Amino acid sequence: MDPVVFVLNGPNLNLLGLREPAVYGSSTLADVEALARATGDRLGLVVECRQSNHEGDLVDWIQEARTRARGIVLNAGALTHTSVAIHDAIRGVGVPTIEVHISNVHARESFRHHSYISPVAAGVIVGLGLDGYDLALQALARRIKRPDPSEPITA
Ligand code: CA2
Repeated sequence: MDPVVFVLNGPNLNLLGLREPAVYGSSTLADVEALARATGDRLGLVVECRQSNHEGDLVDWIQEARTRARGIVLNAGALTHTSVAIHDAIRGVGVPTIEVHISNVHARESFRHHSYISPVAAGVIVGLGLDGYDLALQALARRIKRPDPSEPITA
């Protein structure tokens, strides 16, 4: 059985493609999830995608990952900038988590510059649009096969 990776999207990401295409592009959440599953197939990962507008759902899913997943790709949306609960959940489960943002949060309002997730993330990808999800899955696949990232890449 291939390793399971969760792709979790937070508040308002269900609106992708429906509004603000200048910031977030024109692809829908369904497109993002289909791409992530296709990337997972290519990399030998089973990708499980979920989205919620509720902080507690994300905390529950991060906790679920402790026993079910080898990695998490997380776009926590605006909760990135507010949620100590998500910070604590990531820290508590110890499952490698890659933080993804579609937009370049550092080129936007100052309230988007701080992330509670970055200090407990295995890596952060911002501003690369939907490619960020793909790149995060690639990073997790490598990490699962080569758990110490300081080791040289051999393949
Ligand atoms: O750039 C990202 O991926 C964000 O995580 C998106 C969040 C935002 O609060 C973060 O600062 C950066 C917002 C997602 C809202 O998505 C929408 C999509 C279409 C229309 C309205 C909102």
